[in-house]
Amino acid sequence: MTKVQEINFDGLIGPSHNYAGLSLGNIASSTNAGEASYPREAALQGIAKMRHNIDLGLAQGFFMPLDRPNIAWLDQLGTTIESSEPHVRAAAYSASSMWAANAATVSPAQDSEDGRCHLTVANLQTMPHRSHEWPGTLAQLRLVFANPDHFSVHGPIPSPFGDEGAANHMRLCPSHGEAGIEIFIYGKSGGPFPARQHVEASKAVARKHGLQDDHVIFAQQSDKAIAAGAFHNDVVAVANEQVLFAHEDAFEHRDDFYAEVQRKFPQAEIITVPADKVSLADAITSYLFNAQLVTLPDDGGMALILPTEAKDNEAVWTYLQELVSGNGPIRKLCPVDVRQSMANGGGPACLRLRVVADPDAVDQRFIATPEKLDAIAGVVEQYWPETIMPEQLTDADLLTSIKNARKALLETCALTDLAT
Ligand code: SUG
Repeated sequence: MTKVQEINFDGLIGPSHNYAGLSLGNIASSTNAGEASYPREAALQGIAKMRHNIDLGLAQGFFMPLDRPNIAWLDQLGTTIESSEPHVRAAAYSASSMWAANAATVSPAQDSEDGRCHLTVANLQTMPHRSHEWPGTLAQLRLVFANPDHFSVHGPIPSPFGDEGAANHMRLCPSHGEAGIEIFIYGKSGGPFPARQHVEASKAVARKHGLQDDHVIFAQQSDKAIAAGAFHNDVVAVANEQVLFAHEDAFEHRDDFYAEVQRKFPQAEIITVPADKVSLADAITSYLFNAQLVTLPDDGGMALILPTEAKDNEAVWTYLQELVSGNGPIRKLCPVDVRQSMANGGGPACLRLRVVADPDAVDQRFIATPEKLDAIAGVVEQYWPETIMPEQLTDADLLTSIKNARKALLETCALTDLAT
């Protein structure tokens, strides 16, 4: 019996979590710029989500936060924490690696020609604060997925082609352990906002992962969605096994795209949420599609692990209740509180990277258990700053406490190999 399953690796929310308004086109990031953040509460919310998913019977892993502020990056820019401009300093401090859906694009072994799971670290080059994540993320991926019989970890796609990882990638398959089709969503123009995923990068990732042409689709995200604040496809669409769940306005050439999906994967069940039931604006503020759409064990059907904001939005919640009361594949709604991450535009799905693999093939230090999460929560309680205002980022004591917090976490998780 195959032990291959979907493992969700969540990014642990780092001690420097703050609201600096760094992401143009991400409405929550802009709206909350300058507000006080609560790193301790943020990290505990993320841990509670992981516990919730373990309780559902799902396989769970985690990634360590990156070393922030990134002094080496400031040094490359010829500056320091004290002397840099506020937006550059904030970029060096950003805890943005928490959004693990942007860590890499992942193609399971079943889809690739060499029978290994391929991961390409995302270059995240469109946003300055995210563009310096990839070296730290790559070092971590090479540790987690070090087993060369099972995994192949690739460096970033070169500039100028923007790549934002799994947030713009979906997979349809009969079940996780079987071969499927992979869908790469790219942007062209988002009007006032940048299109962060470039088609050239998507095509390069598909080639490097050894995917067969007839199992791959490249489709354009609608300009309308990007202009409305869907800076990644996972803000307006999500897929799991045979189900594609998307907003009516998610894709630029929807009918052509759906026809290609049906041709390449005839079992596909596409659930389109009409704009007259849930407007694009409601979809984006509630993050209904930034849910983890998961398959529950023991034939439990599929569940949507949603942000509580989806429950708070009347139109969205009414639609969702109709959806689960029907005869469709999605049977359960699980709201989780990740408000601290949501205030920077990161919902439940942003916080995790899905990897279909045998959990035994992964470095076990990154696999979550309730006991490990207790130990991690203990470190967070003791070391994570309670609150940060963006103007505090010049404070030397804050810097020391953030560095010490990560050091304590790495020691607790026996991951001091990631210290630098
Ligand atoms: O890249 N927010 C992140 C949110 C990423 C969400 N990920 C997915 N959709 N998969 C971003 O825009 C805000 C940081 C700030 O403003 O301080 C930020 O980077």
